[in-house]
Amino acid sequence: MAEKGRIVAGLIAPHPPHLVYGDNPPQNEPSSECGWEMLRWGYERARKDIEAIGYDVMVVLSPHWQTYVGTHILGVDSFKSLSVDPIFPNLFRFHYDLEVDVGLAEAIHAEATEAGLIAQMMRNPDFRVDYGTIVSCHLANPAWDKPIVSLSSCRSRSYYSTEVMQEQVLELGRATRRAIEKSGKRVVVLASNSLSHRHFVSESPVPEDMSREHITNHNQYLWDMKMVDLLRSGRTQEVVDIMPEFTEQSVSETDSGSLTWMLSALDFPTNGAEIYAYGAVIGTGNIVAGFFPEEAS
Ligand code: 2X7
Ligand code: FE2
Repeated sequence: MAEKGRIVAGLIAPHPPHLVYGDNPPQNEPSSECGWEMLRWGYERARKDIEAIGYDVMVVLSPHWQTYVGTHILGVDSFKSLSVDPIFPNLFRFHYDLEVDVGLAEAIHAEATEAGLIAQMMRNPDFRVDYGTIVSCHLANPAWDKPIVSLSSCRSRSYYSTEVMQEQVLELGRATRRAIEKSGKRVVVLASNSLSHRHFVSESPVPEDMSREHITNHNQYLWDMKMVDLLRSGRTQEVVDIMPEFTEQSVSETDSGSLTWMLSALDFPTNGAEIYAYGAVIGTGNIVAGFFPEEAS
């Protein structure tokens, strides 16, 4: 009998393009001297852990693919183009060439639809993949030797509230888990988001000048530490419970639903997250963190 599929790891995988810029991979046109080491080295350790476990595919939900009618899912075998960050074109002009696990994407679509969610396969071969998907997937797997599945962020918070957004992504998380279990594959899920998200309003002349980098304000820092504490101690239901207040107070990218979706897909792990790094990027708060369900069982 075929092995049951499973989620082998869930990463909080933030996507500031600065981290790719700091790494200087050949795909990125701008070049840096260095920068944001704590986060980049945290990603390095997270990568070692997921590579040691072994996986077939990564599934990501990105705040920068925003859809207003339901969840859209990449549904073309491969995409190749240039991704330019709209706010930081000086840091991120990235030549991507990626493969999609269309079978798993369709299975998630089918489970989501079955559960009553609105979902749509994105079949346009010329579609420009968003930079959140690209940055998180690159930092989690710079070799790009595994296919991905990318889910859009349904902006139900904009029309309704964080509570409505959460109801939808909790269901989407359960649908994602069911599809993965039926797939027989070993999957890493990525919540592609910063925590607190108040940017500086101007950039320093040398973007990688780390003497200028810090969290925007103490309020943002305290909210980030509250979330880190809950995640580290495995109180993931509480994370979802305080999400509306956290999202509001820290202007967080969790408004995209990515973290709630991932915790739901992982079925609210109670084994604490490994926090690989915490660091500021142009004032925003970011963690690289991992949940490992197999360690818990
Ligand atoms: O998209 C982002 C982000 N989330 C955080 C920091 C800087 C830039 O881009
Ligand atoms: Fe972002």
